[in-house]
Amino acid sequence: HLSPDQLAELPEDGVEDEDGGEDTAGPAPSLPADLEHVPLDYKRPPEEDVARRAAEFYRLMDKRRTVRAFSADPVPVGVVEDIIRAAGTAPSGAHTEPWTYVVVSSPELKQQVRDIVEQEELVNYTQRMGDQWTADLRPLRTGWEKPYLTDAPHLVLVFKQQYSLKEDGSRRNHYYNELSVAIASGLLITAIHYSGLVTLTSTPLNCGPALRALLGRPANEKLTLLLPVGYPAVDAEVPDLKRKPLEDILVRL
Ligand code: IYR
Repeated sequence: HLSPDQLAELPEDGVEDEDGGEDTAGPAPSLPADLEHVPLDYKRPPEEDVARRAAEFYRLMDKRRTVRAFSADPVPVGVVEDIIRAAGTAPSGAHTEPWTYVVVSSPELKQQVRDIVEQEELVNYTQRMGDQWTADLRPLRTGWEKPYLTDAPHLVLVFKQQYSLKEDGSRRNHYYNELSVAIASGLLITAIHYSGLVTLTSTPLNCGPALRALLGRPANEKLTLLLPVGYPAVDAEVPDLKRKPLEDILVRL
């Protein structure tokens, strides 16, 4: 069996767009060589505010949980748009902003996404992942069935753009696109949580090409994450996980 990282990095070419998606995302103009620099828009808060806000923010974030049981209650799409605006404030390599967010809200398309994911996840859980991986997941009670993909009012599919095309047709390098999209995904999850909604960082193994084709995304984009967004089911349960204490994650030198 391949390791999770090896599986995630398998090349996904050889799958054609069914509906003639564009060849690349873009256009993404390069930064001008004479880009102006302006004063930072920043107001320094009093020191006691800094300490209070840091402690408050930790308490808020410590309440975040990955949720797998969603309510079908609607969420205005404008809320998701603001959440994606927040994700789009992330830093990125050479300010290339190498992300595309596809929001799927129609019941028909959500069902098509679910069908693709469940078909692959059945093979993942029974064949690709192997005994150790499935044993490691058993305490979390995950499985190949994904009702949240049709229950949640919105699905956000996060694509990383590995490059873009310049006006002259040459490729623009998207430096650190993997890391940039990972950072932006952290902001996305934080924005969802801050808004009072819940999500699940699902990683649909081997579904990239089929979902890219379904959604008409171009060849320079690769699916990295699929996040259902909504309210939790009223009877939602989560595993009773504990987080590492500070002393186990911090080294003071
Ligand atoms: N992508 C699968 C399996 C899965 C893998 C890990 I590592 C998890 O932390 C949770 C699930 C799924 O979504 O079920």
